[in-house]
Amino acid sequence: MLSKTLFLAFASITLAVTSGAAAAQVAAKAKTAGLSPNCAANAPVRQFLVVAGEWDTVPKGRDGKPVAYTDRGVAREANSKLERYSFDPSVIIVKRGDCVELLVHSVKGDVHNVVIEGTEIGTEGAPIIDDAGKAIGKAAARANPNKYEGPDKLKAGEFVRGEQVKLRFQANQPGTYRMICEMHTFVGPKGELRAYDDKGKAVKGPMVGYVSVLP
Ligand SMILES: [Cu+2]
Repeated sequence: MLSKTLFLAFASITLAVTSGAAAAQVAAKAKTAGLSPNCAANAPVRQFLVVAGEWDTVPKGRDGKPVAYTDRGVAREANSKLERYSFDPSVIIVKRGDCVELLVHSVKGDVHNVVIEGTEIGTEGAPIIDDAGKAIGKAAARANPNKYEGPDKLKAGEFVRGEQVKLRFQANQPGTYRMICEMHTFVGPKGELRAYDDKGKAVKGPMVGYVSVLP
């Protein structure tokens, strides 16, 4: 299944360039070396177990009956399911020079990906690992143009419910970096986070965590 996905990915690079509005918003920005994919051999390794999760509810009024509501800028009718996605923990605190490993385990939501804004770190092509830490596959490459229709049609670093993906990087520069799931977040032109895309379609987020690198 994964090999088929990768084949499709490499065969369809041209199409991919024009797909994924939310993804493009994050990917188009210049990359910095603030976080590097290569850890120095003597860098201390800090590992974090992160859950990618979802919350949902049906908002009710004080009389206990379902009500219409506004979902972060999107009007919703009564009985509409309100969804929120999150990373837990949502704030990762490390020191400059640390080699950071994030094991992101998806337990709810069909697909997620992760990009760390402004850096080249993300789940695209990152290893899917089992509980013993053994690599059992790879998250999809960005070149795959297929919209999600099932686990064999993934794009842009996506991984599916039940999978655990491993991000590894060295924290080179102090600062706070946003860790974004592009499926559930739209980043506006000024970097603002939205729960709807530029066509007003709800993306049910934002789904964002923060990596804070101390000096
Ligand atoms: Cu997500």
